[in-house]
Amino acid sequence: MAVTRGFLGRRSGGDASRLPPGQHLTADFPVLSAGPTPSVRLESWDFTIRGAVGKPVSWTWEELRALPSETFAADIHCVTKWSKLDTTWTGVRVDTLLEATSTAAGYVTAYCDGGYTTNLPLADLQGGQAWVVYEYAGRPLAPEHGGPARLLVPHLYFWKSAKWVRGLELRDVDEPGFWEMYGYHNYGDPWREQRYSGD
Ligand SMILES: Nc1nc2c(c(=O)[nH]1)N[C@H]1C(S)=C(S)[C@@H](COP(=O)(O)O)O[C@H]1N2
Ligand SMILES: [Mo]
Repeated sequence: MAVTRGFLGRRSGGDASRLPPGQHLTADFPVLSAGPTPSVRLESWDFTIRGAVGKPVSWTWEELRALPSETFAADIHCVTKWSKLDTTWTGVRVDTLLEATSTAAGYVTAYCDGGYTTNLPLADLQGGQAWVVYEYAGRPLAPEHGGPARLLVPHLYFWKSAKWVRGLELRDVDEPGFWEMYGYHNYGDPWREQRYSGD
């Protein structure tokens, strides 16, 4: 059978219209961590929404795993210029978690084991745009990629997808996270190439 370039391109995820400016496709899955991979026992793991909320709320690992989940495909874009199309993940929508409390806050700091933080407008975690994921490609999320669980916010550069995430701190006033303090863009829209502050 003749295999056309277009066929191969689609099979390998090579769809140029899905590649933001300045990005290239990668077949492997690079690991980018600002420090060592933390290890945490699932028995002592929890996920918390705190800060400017009606009442703080937490889930144990078992409780999180019992929440309605979804498996979905997403394109991910790292500020170091690699992108991967159609990556598949399983996890809980942040919307589902936010239903457990109330807030009038506009901003969020995601915080993690190991101390990493990243800031986002709350609106970017709502409306089916963000998940706490615990499976990648049908398997438990590997520790180096953020396991047991990471935030996944695929419409923003991948540094916003906090690995080893342990919770969301809601804030009335925006505060820069780890990379945002070191000069990365505060918002990080790959389609507008918002890599560094001033872009
Ligand atoms: N906790 C934590 N989350 C993190 C990081 C980190 O260093 N620590 N790096 C960020 C950056 S810069 C990127 S590009 C992605 C990399 O995810 P990966 O290692 O699974 O490719 O994770 C993001 N989330
Ligand atoms: Mo990154």
